[in-house]
Amino acid sequence: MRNPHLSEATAAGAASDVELAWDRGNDQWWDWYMSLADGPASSGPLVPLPPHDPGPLPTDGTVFAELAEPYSLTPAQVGHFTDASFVKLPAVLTPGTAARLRARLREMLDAQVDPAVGFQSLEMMWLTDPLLRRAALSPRIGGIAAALMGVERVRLYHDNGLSKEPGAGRTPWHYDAHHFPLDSPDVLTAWIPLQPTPQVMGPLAFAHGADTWQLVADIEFDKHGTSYDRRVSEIFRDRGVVVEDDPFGAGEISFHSAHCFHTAGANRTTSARMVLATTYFRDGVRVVPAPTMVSGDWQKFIPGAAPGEIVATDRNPVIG
Ligand SMILES: O=C(O)CCC(=O)C(=O)O
Repeated sequence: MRNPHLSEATAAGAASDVELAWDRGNDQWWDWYMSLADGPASSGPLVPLPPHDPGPLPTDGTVFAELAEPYSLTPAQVGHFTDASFVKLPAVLTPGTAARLRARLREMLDAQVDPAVGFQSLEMMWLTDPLLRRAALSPRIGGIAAALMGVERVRLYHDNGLSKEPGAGRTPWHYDAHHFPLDSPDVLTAWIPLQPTPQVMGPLAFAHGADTWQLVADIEFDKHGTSYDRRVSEIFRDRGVVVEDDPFGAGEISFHSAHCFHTAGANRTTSARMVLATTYFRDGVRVVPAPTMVSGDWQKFIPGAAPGEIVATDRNPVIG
């Protein structure tokens, strides 16, 4: 059956045929992508969470200083990222800074996104909002990204504000190398929850192992339905892949490589699960030879960069 989120052009061909250009917005891309999640819609009452007190909210100046302050990684944390393909780091943000960013993202989503949408998204907020600009271009977060990948300099691919609203469903299993039109493994995403995120809210969950993606490399993508997500789950279960889906504490953030398979549960709480997902890449990376519809409207993030070219547009500043 044809996926209702696809245009006639992107729906054409075999279900696995993604060698086409995405011809809608990135918000519609997310609507499509989320529709590929398998499993029955969750039901039952949504759970109210205990109130979270982030303490007195910091001023802009305090937030800016915090986002500029280097974060010391231990060798064990770097080793975890290398071996597992992701790492979760405590106290990258203070609870107050996370709360300030959450409030700003909420304002921007409320102003620009249809409230009926369950998985709300906005990108490139750093171009217009000073607070979210400091977060996307944060030397603290970008410095962690560079250190984890073991590279000198990183550039921004995009920022991404995501709100999984109360009752919104699962995020399907995927890896970002399938999405980003960047021709290198040296690409990672900082997933920055803006509130404590217990399991019932659907924290990002990661398949352990730098090579785990190879177990599912032969599964045919299904642009119309849920078979890809289902097969990945089955193979991970059958092969005993360890999946980490622990809660995130206030200010804890994760970094996952472009080859890390990840998913997220439904948000079964009465509060929105709000996140900044910011992607960085090693300076010098090129555009893949042939971007696909799975890259969405990628020209918005690297305007003018053609296939095969080094990505260094003015929307991809060096961080730090
Ligand atoms: O927040 C989510 O549910 C998905 C985010 C994601 O896949 C990512 O940031 O790479």
